[in-house]
Formats: sequence, structure tokens, C-alpha cells
Amino acid sequence: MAGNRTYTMIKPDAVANGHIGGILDMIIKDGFKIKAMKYTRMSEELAKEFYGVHRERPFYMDLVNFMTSGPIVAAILEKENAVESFRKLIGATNPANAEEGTIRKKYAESIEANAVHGSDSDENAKIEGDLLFSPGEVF
Ligand code: FUP
Repeated sequence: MAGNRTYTMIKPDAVANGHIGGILDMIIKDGFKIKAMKYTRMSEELAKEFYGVHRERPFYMDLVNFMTSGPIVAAILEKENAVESFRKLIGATNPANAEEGTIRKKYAESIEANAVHGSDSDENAKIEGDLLFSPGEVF
């Protein structure tokens, strides 16, 4: 059975460009409830761990540098079938391929500066949420 939680980040590009409000509005209007949220900046250590699966990829250090370049909004979201539903709302990784009406189509600049993160499985949603939030910060 699909889980009901996912993990997201509004990335440094979208924060710097003033899109926190616009993106949260799209998320809430799509029916997601906020279970946890914080305005923070990833340390290099945290970003390396978070994106550890991409360690061997050529874009890994650029990605780590980008994700630590400024503040982000991190959140745990709840909705039925949350992971799949949220991936649909954010659109393709590369905004050039993102469908109309998706967050990345509206707000992303490039494949790296792509405005938002969304977990790709229930398992990763749990791992990622636990990296950014302690149990007492989830409501
Ligand atoms: P997504 O799950 O849509 O965030 O995409 P991936 O897990 O494939 O990639 C994770 C992040 O790596 C993306 F958000 C952006 C970055 N990335 C690049 O910078 N270059 C690439 O060629 C692919 C991904």
C-alpha cells in the first residue's frame, strides 16, 4: 500500500527568487497537509549525505554546492499516495520536460536549479524526513 507522507525542499534558487509563497500555495491547493516545516540551510555534510546515491555522478559536487548555497524550506507533507501525487505536482526533473501546471514548469530555472525536491519512494521519504526533522518537530 502506498504511504501517505513525502518529503520536500524548496531549493535555494526558488527561495532566492521569492517563490516560497507561490510554491506553498500550489502544494496546499493540491491537498497536501503540512506535518513539519523549517527554514534552514543545509551543511555540506548534510547535503552530501542527502544526495549520497548520486556520489558517483558527474553533477554530484555541483549539486552539493548548489544545495548549500542558500536557505531552503524543508517540509514533510501528508496526502493519500503522497510520493506519487507530489511527483506529479512537481513535474519532470528537467523543467524543459515538465508539464504545464507543474511547480517546476512554473518556477524551475534548470535541471540543477529546479525549484523543488520530492522524494521518489516511501522509503526515501522516511529517510529524508528523518535527516531534517526530529520526532518532536513533526505534527
Ligand atoms: P528528482 O528526483 O526529480 O529530484 O531527480 P534526481 O533524483 O534524478 O536528481 C536529483 C537532483 O540532482 C535533481 F533535483 C537535480 C540534480 N541533477 C543535476 O543537477 N543534473 C542531472 O543531470 C541530474 C540531476
